[in-house]
Amino acid sequence: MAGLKETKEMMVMGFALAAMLKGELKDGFQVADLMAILEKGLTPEFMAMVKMAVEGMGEIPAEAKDLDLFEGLELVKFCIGEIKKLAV
Ligand SMILES: [Ca+2]
Ligand SMILES: [Ca+2]
Repeated sequence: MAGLKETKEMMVMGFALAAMLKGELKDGFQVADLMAILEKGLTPEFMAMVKMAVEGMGEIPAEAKDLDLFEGLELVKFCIGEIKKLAV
């Protein structure tokens, strides 16, 4: 079983990025947003997350191919949770 680790790490990063963009762009785009996004993107926490997502990303197609029902449900649940957070 290939598992879900790499897929989930990539999704975690995707949602974090989306949350960051949403926070900066909800009042429209200003040049200052670019700086704020860069600043947040260059924090050790964010860089560590990016590193985790990128490492092993070659496994994602294998994980997707090997997805079983429970893993699929887990991913859906995870996405719903993240989208709810984004919608706040
Ligand atoms: Ca803005
Ligand atoms: Ca990874």
